[in-house]
Amino acid sequence: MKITNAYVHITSPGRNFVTLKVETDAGLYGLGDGTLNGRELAVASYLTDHLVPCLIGRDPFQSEDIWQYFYRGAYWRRGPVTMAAIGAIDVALWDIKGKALNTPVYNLLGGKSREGVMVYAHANGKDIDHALEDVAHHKELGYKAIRVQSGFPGLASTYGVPKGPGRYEPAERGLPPEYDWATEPYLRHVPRLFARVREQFGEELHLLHDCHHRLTPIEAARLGKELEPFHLFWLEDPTPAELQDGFRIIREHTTTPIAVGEVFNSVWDAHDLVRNQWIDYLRMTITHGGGITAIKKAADFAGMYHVRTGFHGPTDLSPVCMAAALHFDTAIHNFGIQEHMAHTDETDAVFPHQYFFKDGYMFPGDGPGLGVDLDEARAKKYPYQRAYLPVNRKLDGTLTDW
Ligand code: CS2
Ligand code: MG
Repeated sequence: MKITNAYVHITSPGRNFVTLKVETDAGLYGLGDGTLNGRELAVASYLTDHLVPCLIGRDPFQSEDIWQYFYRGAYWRRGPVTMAAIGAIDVALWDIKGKALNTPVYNLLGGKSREGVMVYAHANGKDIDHALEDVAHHKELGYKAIRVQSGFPGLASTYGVPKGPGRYEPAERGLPPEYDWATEPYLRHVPRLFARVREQFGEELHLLHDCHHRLTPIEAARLGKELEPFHLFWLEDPTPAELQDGFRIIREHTTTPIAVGEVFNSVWDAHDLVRNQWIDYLRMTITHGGGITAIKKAADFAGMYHVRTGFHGPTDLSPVCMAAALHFDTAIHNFGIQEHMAHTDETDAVFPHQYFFKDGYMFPGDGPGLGVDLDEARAKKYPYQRAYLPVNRKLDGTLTDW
């Protein structure tokens, strides 16, 4: 079998998605997600202008050699744009392989290690009372695990909470919006939030919280320690992870489990975090981490150190990535949990798929390949619109992490 063509489709059903379609001389095709929120065109060009010319004519079954070719052959290795492009190609090749062998991708990764994949939803609110209402709503939907974020006194808005009615979507069209941040009121607020959640919903519900890279290691250590009575499933992105050693400080002070990695694009970004057991969950996504081939290596390395997966699964990764993640989650031994921000109906219509949600778990479907498609005619109705993630500034104007 040979690859005959590969096309990049950019569509924007409510938000931008980059999809690679790889066609073969056997009439089979595969899909990969190359979406990088706020930098979509960079990945599209990296694919169209640099990688696709080198892909034509290759055997789609040679996923390992093709991955190594694009990773080592670039000379300039790693980075979010490069690895999202390589990830899109890699996932498309696994999709083709599953279709050619008439088997779901999870069977190519060791088969089912579990029937369903536990997922967590996002609950949020402008204050604690509204956040509690949203927790109740998602518990009613059947989620066993819920991430809780809320606004707090002193800030007009904060990460993870919609500014108005409607769903939370971080990227905004136009130039990057600028928001305020204040750490001290946040650190006072979060323990109060989780005290109220536990008081109202009890101990059984798995609770998660995302600090979104905003604390220093010692601030994160303080928060982790003060959250210990509420037994969180994890505290996410407590501090920027360029300094992996910063997580040693957090670990020395608290038993609250730590999750990190959604912005990682190489296992080397997590090398010290994993081998020193400074984290409990690795959140690298299949798209941004370089595809199934790369993430399998990272997950196996993490598993040696009791670190489990907890893939990033926001609306800014397409249903193609979600499908790949669910097949992967179904097969690997050290699965932890899967993030599930449900896509909009218009997005689901552009990407018809087999996966489904039921009673707190998701199931990848048992059709060949990934079980997801791209409705190209429908995709064309939603042209790309430049959008950016926000920028954060401290109250004194200092630029900080969003
Ligand atoms: C967040 C993401 O879901 C999460 O854990 O950190 O929604 C993140 O803000 C977006 O993916 C950024 O594009
Ligand atoms: Mg996050």
